[in-house]
Amino acid sequence: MVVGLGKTGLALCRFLAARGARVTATDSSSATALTTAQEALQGVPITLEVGVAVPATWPEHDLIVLSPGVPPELPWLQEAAGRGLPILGDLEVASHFFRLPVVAISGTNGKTTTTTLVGELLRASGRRPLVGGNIGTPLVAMVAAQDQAETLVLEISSFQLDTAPSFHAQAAALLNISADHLDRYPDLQAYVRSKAKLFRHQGPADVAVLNADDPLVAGLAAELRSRVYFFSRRQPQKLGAWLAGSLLHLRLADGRQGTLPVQNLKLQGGHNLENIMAALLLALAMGADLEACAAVLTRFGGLPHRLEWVANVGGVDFYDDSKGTNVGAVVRALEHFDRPIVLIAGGRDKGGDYAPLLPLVRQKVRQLVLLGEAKEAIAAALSGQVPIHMAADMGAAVQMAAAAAQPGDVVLLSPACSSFDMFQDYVARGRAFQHAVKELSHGRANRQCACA
Ligand code: UMA
Repeated sequence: MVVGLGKTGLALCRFLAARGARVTATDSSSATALTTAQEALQGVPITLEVGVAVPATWPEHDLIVLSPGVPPELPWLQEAAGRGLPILGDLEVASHFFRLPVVAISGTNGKTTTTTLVGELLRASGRRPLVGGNIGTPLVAMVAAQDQAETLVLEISSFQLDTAPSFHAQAAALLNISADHLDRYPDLQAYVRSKAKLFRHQGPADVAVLNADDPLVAGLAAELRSRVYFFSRRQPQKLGAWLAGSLLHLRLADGRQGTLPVQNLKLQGGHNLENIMAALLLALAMGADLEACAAVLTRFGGLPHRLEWVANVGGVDFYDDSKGTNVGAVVRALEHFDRPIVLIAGGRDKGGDYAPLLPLVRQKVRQLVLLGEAKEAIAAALSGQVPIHMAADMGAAVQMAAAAAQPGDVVLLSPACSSFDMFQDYVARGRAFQHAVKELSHGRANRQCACA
């Protein structure tokens, strides 16, 4: 039984049916909401049981495979587990079919940038990487493509780790941990334990890359059996990567070492220095060439919807950080700028606490524009600091932010929330923001024309 008919569920249905499994796919959404999924499954020999919170036929199955967005804590899944039914995730299923060395990247923020960068560094070094996972390619969909590759580079979420008891990565990095997904985990400690599963089956021949500046991550080192490389923006390390002045230093256990001038790195921002150090350590551990890596870093400028510069309208720079779906990501985004910021935030609340934003809001934010389901909760947590505006949609939010900004300011979309209350995903939200900024810029150009 495949639970969830999003990207992962669709790939699981195809994968399992092609291997002779008799598959039932279930999803709590209605048949109407799942029209596209059902169309995509035409010709795939499966049975559907959709629009139900608890699928009646579950006791008839030998194995339940969950999509990452489905919590294993649901009562019917608990009951199934209690009766001895294996409940696994896509990562576990795929892992049984993976034959290549695995590089895995997890962390609350920076996963996608780091995963993409590891792929680029390995590719430039002539090592054929296959990149996927939480980044957007379901893990089982990678199995067929591995014949053309040499290394699997996987972005892995805590949800995937929770249902993958035998997952093993030859090299794995944990970038950082801050409060996120507290709608799924009882507390931060439970979330940390989930992330720690990244290293569960590593041994002395494997590599663990840890953020020395993040106590929740660094604290895990003592329990690891793998070789640990630390990275730090603050302190030199015996082995690993660190920043000293304007130089990034690297030292590996096999004696390889080197330095890279920070000014040669295209990817900007302190948090990105961490992503770069982690990516370099992983890639070098998998045999990448330092010179080839250095060349990649002079041209790799980052990914869409992650602190992406959109336009300058009337002297104001607009940045799209739609991927900033938790408070930690917004902290990083705010830290990035040394100019006044008009912040657009809000969306679907994930059970986190917005109070950690207070010091930076006080210090850097000129005005706040809030939207989505969480707007009242954010306003309550940040009230009394700066003027707050409530927007009905993204178009209105951009208009309000533009009106509040002064030349030289930044307007930043960094929501601290997921997008699912108003958009299909963070990409759609980022596109809506960019579209609204373009409209603003056209409107301004037209007005100037009319005046002229
Ligand atoms: N559903 C149920 N019952 C439930 C919950 C959900 O039936 O109790 C159904 C929904 O109605 C929906 C389907 O499950 O039809 C959605 O499944 P999903 O949420 O697992 O979504 P996928 O499309 O399969 O996407 C998943 C990841 N989503 C999540 O982890 C929430 C994607 O990560 C990932 O890119 C994709 O697999 C491919 O691997 C997204 C994400 O937000 C980007 N990840 C989180 C993050 O990065 O913080 C972890």
